[in-house]
Amino acid sequence: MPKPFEKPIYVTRPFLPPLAEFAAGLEEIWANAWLTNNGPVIKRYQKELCDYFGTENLCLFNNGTLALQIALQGLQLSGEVITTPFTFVATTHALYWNKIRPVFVDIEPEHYTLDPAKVEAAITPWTTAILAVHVYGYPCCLPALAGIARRHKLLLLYDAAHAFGVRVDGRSIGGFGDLSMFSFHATKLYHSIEGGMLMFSNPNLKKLFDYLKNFGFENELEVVMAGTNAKMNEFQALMGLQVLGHLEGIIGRRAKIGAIYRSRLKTVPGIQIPSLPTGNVHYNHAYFPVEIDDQAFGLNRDALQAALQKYNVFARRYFYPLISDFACYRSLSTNDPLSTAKRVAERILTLPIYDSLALEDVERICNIIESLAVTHSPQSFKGRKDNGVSAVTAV
Ligand code: T4K
Repeated sequence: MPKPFEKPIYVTRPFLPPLAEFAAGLEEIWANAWLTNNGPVIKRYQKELCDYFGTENLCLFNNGTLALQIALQGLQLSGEVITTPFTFVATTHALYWNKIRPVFVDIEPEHYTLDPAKVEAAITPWTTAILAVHVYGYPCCLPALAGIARRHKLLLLYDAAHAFGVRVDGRSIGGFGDLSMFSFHATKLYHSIEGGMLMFSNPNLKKLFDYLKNFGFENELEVVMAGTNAKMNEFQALMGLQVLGHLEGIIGRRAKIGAIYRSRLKTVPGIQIPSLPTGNVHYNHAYFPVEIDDQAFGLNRDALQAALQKYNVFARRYFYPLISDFACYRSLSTNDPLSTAKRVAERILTLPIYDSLALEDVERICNIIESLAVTHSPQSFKGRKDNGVSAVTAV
């Protein structure tokens, strides 16, 4: 049998720039004695992001959740917004905090994003927008959603929390729709410790979002609107700046990890791996989700997660339970049975993926999963000869 890891292997670990590099940046912050409120580091960071994305239409925040809340507030959305139940709960909370009714619509089975084929049936006279999620960094069905939004005169917003670095047809994923929110949380492949960003098509929104994140201050004597405090500080900006320089290396490393999982797990009975996005997509390998078919694998998703923990491997059930099953949202009625989302939420498991995960350790994780399949799967499966598993066919 494979041996357990000596140290825990988490679903993710943050990329950390070389300490000396960060320390040099800290010396600058010390010299400035300017820690927050639009200091020199965040100004530089904002400029670098504008260059990276090729647009001035972006705004930084202290986290992605507040960025999204402020976006909805600034756009003065109300009524109903069509969204996915298969996401992190912050997507829905941002609607709720703006007194908007979330209307859950099912996901498509290939990449788990909002299913355009089911969106139109959920549109009512109160619908004001669609809020779709590029879950795991997989691009939503962009042309189909854009068509629906245009036909019904709805705003099209994207929660792109997982999608930093994703490009479609050479354009950043943030350039699609009316507005996108990115999360720069430490658990993301690109991060600023905590942080968030809005990217939008209407240039007039920049000033509005700048007011809203800074108490509505025009100057010392004038407050022009009821804003809040959602500013990013200098330390976050420093981290964001430095991690940006390493982004493509981080994505490249994750691609290698994804390739190992793909080639090793594709033959394991009961493990279904979503296909990589097709077309001209530069994917960021933000997560590595797999679906577990309990009949074929011989263990259900929860049992596999628990078995992996015995080997010190902490895979996560992103995203289970479905948002529509949480106590605070259960009473929301929806005409959509959410059948794909329910099935996927029961079966999904996200495996460890991060740039500092050794490739040998990815192989070891695959060995463990294979050995569990050899032991439990009712299907004929021998695993690999070199995985420490006795090559006995399970029948
Ligand atoms: N929309 C979507 C679709 C999102 O996924 C998120 C956030 C948001 C909106 C909101 O954006 P933010 O307001 O967060 O910017 C994590 C993150 O806290 C959350 O940001 C993220 N999505 C969500 C998917 O995952 P948890 O509760 O699973 O994180 P936690 O603390 O269990 O961390 C996971 C693993 O990461 C740990 O087991 C170990 C490792 N880790 C974590 C941290 C924080 C580290 O190694 N070092 C660290 O510093 O929510």
